[in-house]
Amino acid sequence: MHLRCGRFTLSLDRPLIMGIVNVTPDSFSDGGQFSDTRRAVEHGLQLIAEGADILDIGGESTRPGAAPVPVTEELARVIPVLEGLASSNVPLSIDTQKPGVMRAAVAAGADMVNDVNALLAPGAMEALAGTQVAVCLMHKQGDPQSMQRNPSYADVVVDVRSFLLQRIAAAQEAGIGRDRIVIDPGFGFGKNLEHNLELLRRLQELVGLGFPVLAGLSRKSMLGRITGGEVGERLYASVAAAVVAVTKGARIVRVHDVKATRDALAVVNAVEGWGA
Ligand code: HH2
Repeated sequence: MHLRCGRFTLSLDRPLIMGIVNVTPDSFSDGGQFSDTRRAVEHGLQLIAEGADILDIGGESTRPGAAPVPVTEELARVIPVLEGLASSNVPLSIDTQKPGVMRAAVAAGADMVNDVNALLAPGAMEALAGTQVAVCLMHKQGDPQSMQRNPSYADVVVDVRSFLLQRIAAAQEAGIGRDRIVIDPGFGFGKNLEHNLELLRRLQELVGLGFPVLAGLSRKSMLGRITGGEVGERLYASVAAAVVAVTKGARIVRVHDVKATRDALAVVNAVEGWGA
């Protein structure tokens, strides 16, 4: 299986590691935008050195309770980081829900658009239709302010699957070829622990749709619910979750801790004969 991804065609014969580069300001830093940019670029280069196959650059947190960021602010955060990493020869993904940011990011060299809103914002599909970038369509229920209040589903896997099928159809209708589409169940986005576990347990039902599945489990609160660990104490749980995800057929894992994930997946790859 291959994924067309901007300047690249990625082989998915072995699972790929997407390293997370957050460009959200540190209120304790006095360096402002420039030092945030420099720090994010350095972090991205570090993740590449550790073995990231893709970098996912995001300027707006989607954590439960997070406030939206204005488009101009998001652009000021992510575009300089994209430009700073453009010569790194690793595919760059932009994590955004805003068509304006998508357009500017593609112009600045992004190879993939990772949208937790599955290109539902007006103009999002159109912004990407005529490009070569890959798109990640993610399921969520509700928005960050409200999504963890009382998520409910008839059957979470069936519901997520049918939503993703609709978004795949809409993307293809807009002219986004099937070799550019990635799907994601959206762990933690309007799901309680049992919903998340059910999605992971039955991930094959999504894999069976025939599109690469991306799993984002790294440091998520569901892992804290299982182990009791705070966000900074979820490394081992995150690595275990990545191993489970790829064993169930996920082809991209979105992670903070690239080196640890890389070593763990090297073991899976060796066992499964998926190559280095
Ligand atoms: N999770 C987060 C952000 N983007 N994109 C995809 N495709 N799948 C995910 O599961 C996913 C995502 C979580 O974001 P946030 O809580 O802002 O933190 P971080 O970016 O550090 O993971």
